[in-house]
Amino acid sequence: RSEKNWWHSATVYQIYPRSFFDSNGDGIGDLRGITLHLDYLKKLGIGLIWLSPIFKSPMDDNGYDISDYQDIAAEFGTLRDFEELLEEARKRDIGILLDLVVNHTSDEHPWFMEARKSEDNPFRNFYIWRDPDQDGGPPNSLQSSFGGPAWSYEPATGQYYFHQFSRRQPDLNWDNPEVRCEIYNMMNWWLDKGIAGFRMDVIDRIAKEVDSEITADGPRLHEYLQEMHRETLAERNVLTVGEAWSATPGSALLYCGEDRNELSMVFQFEHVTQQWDQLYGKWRSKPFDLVALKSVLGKWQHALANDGWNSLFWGNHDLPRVVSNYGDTAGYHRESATMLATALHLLKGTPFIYQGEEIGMTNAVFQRIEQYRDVETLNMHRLHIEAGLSVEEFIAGANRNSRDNARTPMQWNSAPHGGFTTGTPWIESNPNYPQINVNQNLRDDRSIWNHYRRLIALRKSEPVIVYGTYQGYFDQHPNLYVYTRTLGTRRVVIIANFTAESVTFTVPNELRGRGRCLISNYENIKELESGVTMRPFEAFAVLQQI
Ligand code: TEU
Ligand code: CA
Repeated sequence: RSEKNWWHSATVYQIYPRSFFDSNGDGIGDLRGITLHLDYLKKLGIGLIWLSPIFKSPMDDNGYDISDYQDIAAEFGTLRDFEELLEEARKRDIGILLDLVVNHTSDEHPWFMEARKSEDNPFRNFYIWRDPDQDGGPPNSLQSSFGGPAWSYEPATGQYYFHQFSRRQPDLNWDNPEVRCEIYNMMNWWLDKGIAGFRMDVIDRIAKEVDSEITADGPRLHEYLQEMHRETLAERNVLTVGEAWSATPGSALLYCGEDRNELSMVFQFEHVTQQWDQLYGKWRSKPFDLVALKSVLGKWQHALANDGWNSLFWGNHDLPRVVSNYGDTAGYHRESATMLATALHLLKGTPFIYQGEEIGMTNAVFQRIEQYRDVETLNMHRLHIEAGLSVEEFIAGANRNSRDNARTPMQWNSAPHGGFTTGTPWIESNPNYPQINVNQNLRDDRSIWNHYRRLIALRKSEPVIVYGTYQGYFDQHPNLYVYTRTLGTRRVVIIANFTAESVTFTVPNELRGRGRCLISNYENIKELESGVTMRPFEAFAVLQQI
């Protein structure tokens, strides 16, 4: 980690600790469960782990509601367990990114417990309070991301407090310099322990101006991020990735431009939201549209081609499983999962793998609302049913896009609950664990896991994959994603069939010729002739000298 942009050739693996591995049989994944599997991750080849929140929390939002930033949730372990994990990871050259959740705290954070007591409490101004409107209702119509008003009434003082997520996640007031100072001290405390950086939760939402109804991308956002950089990150060679649903190709460079001194990169979600309904969002998503997807991916490749840096991801703990969302889990599970990995990992940027993606885990198959655990899904269920949606319709939407799809336990082997726990898991395992699990993947050289391992290794051995210039072809083709990456005299041609149909196409003159196949999910191809037939979900990359 001594070189400046050491993370350019690394691949990050996201762990959702609650669902990764339970080491003590209480049904909840924990830190020791992660430490026990570091060799597994080392074999895969990843350079960094992003740990979803591990801090003390009442778990209203599975840890995205923190009640003590400098302690570990008891169900996950202790600070000692964390230090052991950090040390064991370091021995294997794996860095740890912590999840920095500082847009809000838990309502059980001591700051909020104080703040809610009285208007003159010293912590009052750590949060955002407003008087009711004339009718006693919320001060304005801002809505929470999890449904319902973004304001909750606090009877003790007769005011409302602001929360962009659940009512148990009050928003911090970043305009208060004391708040910022506390956060920077806390960040330095973790950085001094030797973590490799932070993933920053909803970082685009910290600088809100609630009276003007501005929540994302507020006017002081970049001032705060530059201050944060000065106070914590400068002089440390760490990686930071900010979650920014509002980021556009234009605004992204403000976060991650080389001379900005803010973040290394952002997660942007345009490829995710282009699939959602204008009105109902993800609860009613549109059919898959490859042309639209390619256009978004290409746009971002160009936008950050010469400055800034892209993050590359298909999924995370908030999104459906990639193979369920864009692939074919029935007939072409292995082919589509490996095709999707190929298409993403050979783009320019830093790839993020969400736990279980490397073995092709699929969406949950819940039939009843009682099987869901996610606060967002449960809130939305209540609101949509009140608004007249049928239970069947809601469950159909949730089956596609509920956040719980990605949160079922990691499938290690064919033992009960996929070997995740010897107890009862906090959320039901996907019943397909006898077929889809780590053991079965490790045994088979052609498995999804081995394909991911090869992609991760390629990024480390081929500079053209890290730095090559991107160019897309056949933008309007409804089945194929074709692009090249070029660096000096080396060019990689990537061709991926996103459909279950066989597709024959004419290779453009300039791309024809012999080469070395870097990776393929059928058999290796040595030459791009004038016509190429792509089988269902076939994908390969050919390295050519030009
Ligand atoms: O997510 C932010 C966020 O906007 C999503 O939860 C979004 O609302 C949802 O996926 C779209 O319907 C981050 C975390 O990743 C998420 O897990 C947390 O719940 C949220 O912030 C609050 O901390
Ligand atoms: Ca446990």
